[in-house]
Amino acid sequence: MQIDILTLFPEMVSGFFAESILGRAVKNGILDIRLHNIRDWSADKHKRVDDRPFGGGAGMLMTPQPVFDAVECVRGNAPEDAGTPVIYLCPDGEPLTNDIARELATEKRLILLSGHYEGIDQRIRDALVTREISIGDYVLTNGTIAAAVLVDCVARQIPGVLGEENSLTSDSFNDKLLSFPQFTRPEVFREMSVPPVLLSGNHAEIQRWRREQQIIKTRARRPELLISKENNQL
Ligand code: 4G0
Repeated sequence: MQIDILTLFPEMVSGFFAESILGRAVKNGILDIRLHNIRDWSADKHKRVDDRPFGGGAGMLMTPQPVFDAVECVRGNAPEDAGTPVIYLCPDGEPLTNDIARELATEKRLILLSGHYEGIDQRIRDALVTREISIGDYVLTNGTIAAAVLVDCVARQIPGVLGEENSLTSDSFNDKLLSFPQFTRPEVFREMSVPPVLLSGNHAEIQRWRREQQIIKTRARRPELLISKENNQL
């Protein structure tokens, strides 16, 4: 998958994409992540990319010209480029879930747009952006980290990105429940022991214990997940 990220701060995340599982996917060629600095497209003599909001108010808005030129240049003119999703990361977007990530993971290509300050001119959103996504109910100084979070979340849903050491099957949210507690060696560490059931070798009993732990934790931390349709009033 090719992912183009339009940002004012590409260096915030260039290292992130070179490390760990994402870095391996980039090296393998499964992922082709391209960082673009929106400022490179500013036609302003001082390379400005933002301006004050009409109607007054605090803060600055990203102005249309550099963003339109950047998106149009990066997207290209090939017929298949016309349908490429242009995703704007913003606090008022659709909340990101693993289901959305799985859907986006089927695309050949994504264009991610990161805003800063108080956001961007509405005409960019109306004419250029095809989907608005939020990574959670909090505000960041700019959307670049949010774009990196989205890339990470989408990438791990692409076949071949996760190796043997990680898997999609056991993570939280796959069955709409929080994850169960896990332990590795040693059996006793600083007088804290591993639950005996996990050492029993009884796989049916271990499965039952893990499920029970998931339900206990989900009820305590995220009770709304238990009454969702998917879990049928578990
Ligand atoms: C647009 C995304 C972008 C508007 C971006 C801020 C959080 C998220 C930005 C604003 C971001 C998220 C109105 C403050 C840049 N912060 N939750 N910051 N406003 O996905």
